[in-house]
Amino acid sequence: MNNSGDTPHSEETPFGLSVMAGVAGGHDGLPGQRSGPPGSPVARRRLLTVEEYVAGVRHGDRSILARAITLIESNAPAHLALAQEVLRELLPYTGGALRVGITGVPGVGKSTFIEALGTLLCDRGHRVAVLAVDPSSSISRGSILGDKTRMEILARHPNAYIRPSPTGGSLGGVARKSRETLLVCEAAGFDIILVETVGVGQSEIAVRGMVDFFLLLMLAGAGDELQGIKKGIIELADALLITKADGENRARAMAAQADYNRALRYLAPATAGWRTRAYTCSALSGAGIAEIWREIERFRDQTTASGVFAERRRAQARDWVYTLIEDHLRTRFFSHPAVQERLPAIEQAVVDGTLPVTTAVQTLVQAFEQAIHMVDG
Ligand SMILES: Nc1nc2c(ncn2[C@@H]2O[C@H](COP(=O)(O)OP(=O)(O)OP(=O)(O)O)[C@@H](O)[C@H]2O)c(=O)[nH]1
Ligand SMILES: [Mg+2]
Repeated sequence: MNNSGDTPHSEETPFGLSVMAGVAGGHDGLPGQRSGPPGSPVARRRLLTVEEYVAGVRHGDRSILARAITLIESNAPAHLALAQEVLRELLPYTGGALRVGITGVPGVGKSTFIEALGTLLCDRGHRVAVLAVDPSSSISRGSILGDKTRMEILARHPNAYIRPSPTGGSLGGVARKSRETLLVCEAAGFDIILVETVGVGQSEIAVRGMVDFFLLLMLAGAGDELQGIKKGIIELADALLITKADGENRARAMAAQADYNRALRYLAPATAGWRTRAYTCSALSGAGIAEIWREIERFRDQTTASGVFAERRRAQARDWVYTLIEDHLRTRFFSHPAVQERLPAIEQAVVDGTLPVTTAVQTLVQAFEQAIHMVDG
């Protein structure tokens, strides 16, 4: 992970997202997805029309798919309307994939597992898209560097598409982009979407909200505290998968599996009618990989028959509306100059004990509302 800076990410800067900058390299710079030879000058590109994006995505054109996702990830206000039009046109073709979230602490083996599972699925004729939700990833660092080396085989597989996490911004912004990217991948014909997220808090909840099946990867014998795993995260999971069950670690993995299976009996399941269990696997030897996929398919069949699968999708869409509204209002409030000018002093007064919190909040909200009304007329 010491090659930071070798990957051009210029299109990720706010100004680089303009029409002039082009979108080659960066996110598209994974093996097999580069638009030109390494180091070649980035071609200037115009934006495509809605019809061109839609037709390209529907025909599975890799380069247009990448450009559509870049458009969705753009923070430039000018791109938003176009991106939304493209999404709207693609919406009838979405929803067909099995969406699987994969989480676990750094180093637990998420990327290695995805490489093994994804390759197996691609070899079986599936088309697999791998997305990442990592709010901590920035322009020069982030999972792309590790994943470039750890998903080498999968990245070159003709049936696979790997897209690193959108960079920068709040978790809300990253999650929205990933969710829309997921839809675009479905419209492009990918029938399995794997969403990797690093297991450090809120991002798991965001990913749980966009997938059908949620898989928690764990290490044997590391201790739950060490793994930063709270009971709440285990309760989100449809399966616990103990990784690296090979060599000397195999016996410990089996013991951990038995321990977790005992503990899981006392927890509420994440999905109605489905019993969350612990499994083991080794991404190195391949043991347990086909087995966990069989469980995920069994989950899909069972919850489809019971109606739980479709109901979760509907609930997720409904929740997403409220999440986006809240994100939007929060951003608008905190980025408004009327708020930014007053907030530090008001906050200080509350901390000093000279201003009641309710008064502080009222003052800020009133200042915000007045400022908006002045603009709106
Ligand atoms: N022995 C063994 N080692 C493994 C296995 N899977 C992964 N590893 C090793 O564990 C280390 C971390 O694996 P990654 O797949 O990068 O883990 P990750 O969870 O994606 O890590 P982050 O992306 O940093 O959060 C690497 O050195 C892998 O080679 C396995 O099944 N067996
Ligand atoms: Mg990883």
